[in-house]
Amino acid sequence: SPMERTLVIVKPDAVQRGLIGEVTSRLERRGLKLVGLKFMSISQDLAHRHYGIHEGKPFFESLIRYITSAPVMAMVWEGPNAVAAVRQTMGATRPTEAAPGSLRHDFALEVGRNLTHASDTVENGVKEVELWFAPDELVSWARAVDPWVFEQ
Ligand code: DAT
Ligand code: MG
Repeated sequence: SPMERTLVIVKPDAVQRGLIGEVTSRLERRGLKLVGLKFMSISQDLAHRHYGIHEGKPFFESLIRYITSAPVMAMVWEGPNAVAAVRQTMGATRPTEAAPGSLRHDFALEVGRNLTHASDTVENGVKEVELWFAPDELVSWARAVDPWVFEQ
């Protein structure tokens, strides 16, 4: 399967609730490889660029307020089909529609407090990683267990 990279944001509610470890742990144990990580407060500018696609929608202003309300943990994860795998681990956007066992099912109730962001397509993964991380903030590394998790 094709190697992909995806941007994951542990949103302010997940940071406040002490769920950074829970999110990271689920992605690690799935077999995905961490290639970038930073804890940060995000600017209005970055928030608007990241969620530009939702500009004009009724929830846009509250979404910007939410994502800028406290620090976030931004991460880049790599693996075969990483985009779909991570979306599946997070669960559907609305926590009440998220599959049992997914993060949003297990820890959330409301769409406006749904804990994480994950890129929704391979193309957006590339764009979002570029938006959030400088090239020298990403680490390409050979993980000892890679051949036992990745077929190729
Ligand atoms: P996702 O975060 O699953 O990719 P999205 O890209 O459609 O979902 O929307 C981005 C965020 O905006 C989502 O995580 C929560 C918020 N949001 C989406 N739809 C919403 C709605 N109908 N009402 C309130 N907030 C919404
Ligand atoms: Mg989205």
